[in-house]
Amino acid sequence: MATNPITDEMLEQYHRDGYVVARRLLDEDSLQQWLERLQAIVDGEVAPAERMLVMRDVMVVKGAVETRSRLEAVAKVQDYENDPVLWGYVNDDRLLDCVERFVGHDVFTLHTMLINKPPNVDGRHPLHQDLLYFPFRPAEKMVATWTALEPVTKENGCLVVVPGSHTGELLEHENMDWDFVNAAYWGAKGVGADAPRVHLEMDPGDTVFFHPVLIHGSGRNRTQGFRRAISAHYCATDCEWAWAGDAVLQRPYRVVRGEHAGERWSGPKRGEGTVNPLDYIPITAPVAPGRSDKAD
Ligand SMILES: O=C(O)CCC(=O)C(=O)O
Repeated sequence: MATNPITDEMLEQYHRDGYVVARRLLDEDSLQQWLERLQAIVDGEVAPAERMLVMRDVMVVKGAVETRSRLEAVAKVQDYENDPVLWGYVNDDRLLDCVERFVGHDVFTLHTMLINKPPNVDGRHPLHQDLLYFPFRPAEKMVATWTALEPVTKENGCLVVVPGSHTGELLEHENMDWDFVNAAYWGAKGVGADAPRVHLEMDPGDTVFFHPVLIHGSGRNRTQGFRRAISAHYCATDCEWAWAGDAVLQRPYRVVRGEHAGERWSGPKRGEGTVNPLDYIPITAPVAPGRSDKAD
């Protein structure tokens, strides 16, 4: 039997620091395929798959920067589970074998993204915790994967993590007072400039696995090239929907391993409403159907 790329030492590091990097996990041909697909979607050669969102950078939307190509305008492509080529990433056995080490065998996709950081836009992602966006619990049953599609450096805006921060609470987040911040890029309150950060410089194919409570973000791209990455979040199928309201069908939530592989996750339980997202998301509008700010 092949040995799992996530060794016991790496698992220990994940539990201690909240993240671990598997070097050269995925090969260049696979990366190239996903890069070409991104280009084809952005160029309009391929129609975006059902439920897929192609998001432009805020500076482009506001006319604060001129772009030389369609790719320079795009900040990310989200929810790509229904794209047959990009699906190859989330369903890649090399990745899933690793994911199993963190959250077990039976998993579904919680969130999927291709993140593009073009030259000339701000593009920073403030320090935050991903659990903020996820209606499932417990946090220990979720893991993020983030794979460099090209060299990722401090200069072009690599990921920045605060080691050990995954053992803390989910913090309240706030809107940043920067001139340009992409939609829903909120920052964790009270995380100062003195937080001990580690910059994750990565080569193509390197993959970081991280905990949903880990404080992380990314810097500005100060180069004239792109900084592209492909990412997914996975969740164990026995997780519970914890937000108020039954918005289970919001995202594709595709089961990738286990008895129900290929199906849409429908969950063992839903709508208990033990977690109120308005406690930590800085918006006033209801975020889940059926939720109201005022108690009747
Ligand atoms: O890729 C990036 O620049 C940041 C990604 C990130 O932090 C996230 O999507 O949660």
